[in-house]
Amino acid sequence: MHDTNATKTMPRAQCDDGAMWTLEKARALHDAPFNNLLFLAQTVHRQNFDPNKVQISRLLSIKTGGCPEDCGYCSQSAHHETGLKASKLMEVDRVIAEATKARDAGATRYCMGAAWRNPKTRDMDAVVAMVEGVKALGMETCMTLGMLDLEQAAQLKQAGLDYYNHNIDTSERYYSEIISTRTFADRLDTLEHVRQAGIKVCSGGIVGMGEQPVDRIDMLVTLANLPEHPQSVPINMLIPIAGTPLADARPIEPIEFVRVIALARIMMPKSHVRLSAGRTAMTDEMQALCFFAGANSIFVGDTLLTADNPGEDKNTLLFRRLGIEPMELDTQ
Ligand code: SAM
Ligand code: DTB
Ligand code: SF4
Repeated sequence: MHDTNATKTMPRAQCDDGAMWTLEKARALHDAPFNNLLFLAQTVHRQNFDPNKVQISRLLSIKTGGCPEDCGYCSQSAHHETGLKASKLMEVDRVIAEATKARDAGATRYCMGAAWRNPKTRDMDAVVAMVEGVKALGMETCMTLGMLDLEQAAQLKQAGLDYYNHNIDTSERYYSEIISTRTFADRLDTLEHVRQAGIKVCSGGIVGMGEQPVDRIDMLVTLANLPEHPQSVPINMLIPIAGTPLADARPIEPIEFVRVIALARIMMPKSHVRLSAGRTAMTDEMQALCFFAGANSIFVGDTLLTADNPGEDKNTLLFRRLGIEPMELDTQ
């Protein structure tokens, strides 16, 4: 007789006693038979969310290129020859105009990104005005500006910022292979400042950077063991950028990618797990598996920050084929 209750044959999601995740426990889930892993992930997903609703976010690069950091994956680092033209911080009015278009096209969250190590004091007035302006449109606001100190985080909170994106990107072990201009601990410090300021945390990472499976698992263990689970967990599949050190990184296999999504869903049951960068390189079938595994947020729009993203038509068709509907703002 087969045991049809997959949950009996594999470790359960986080114990109700709130115990910390260990690498061993997470690894056992990650390595479980694929059907068992997906069954558990979908079960956890249904306990916490409508399985046919996906949250829609939209990105805008408010300051592109020329970044002093040397992140090995990034088109915007001044350390790499990617041919990207650097630009100054965008005018506030233009940001509001772009956000209005995104709202009218159905996005409920607007995420503004800057290629900075950290915002300078002189930048804060403009950034605060952008948050206030986008918030006034009735959208959720998100920013990703690099490292923040506690005072800057408090200023953004005061302006009405809902989310701050700051990815840990990979495991602590692998971090220095990818970035040398800051440390994993720097990332955690900013996440703590954001949390203390009362802003919701958006933090995830990138897979397909030549890391081992254990690095992906360890990254999720770090996120799931933060004082609170990040409310939003973006899982990016590396978009290889010519001229960066990771231009020729070995791509992650689709099934391995889906395992990461499923594990994130199980380990952080109430978080929005975002199927983030890299969707242009995914089939509809792979994205469908990711949604089944518990992904429930995507970026829409032809461009992410600098790289391509599937356009409006492709999303509409995919959602129609899968019977997925955009998540309304008040149910998130
Ligand atoms: N400069 C800020 C920072 O590093 O936090 C904000 C912008 S940065 C571009 C935001 C995130 O985008 C990175 O942490 C990384 O996870 C993701 N990202 C950047 N380049 C990528 C690429 N080529 N493929 C996939 N994800 C990428
Ligand atoms: C996140 O985790 N992914 C987004 C957002 N947060 C800021 C950025 C993806 C960037 C992809 C590469 C590019 O557009 O340059
Ligand atoms: Fe700069 Fe962010 Fe790109 Fe790193 S990921 S180089 S910090 S823009």
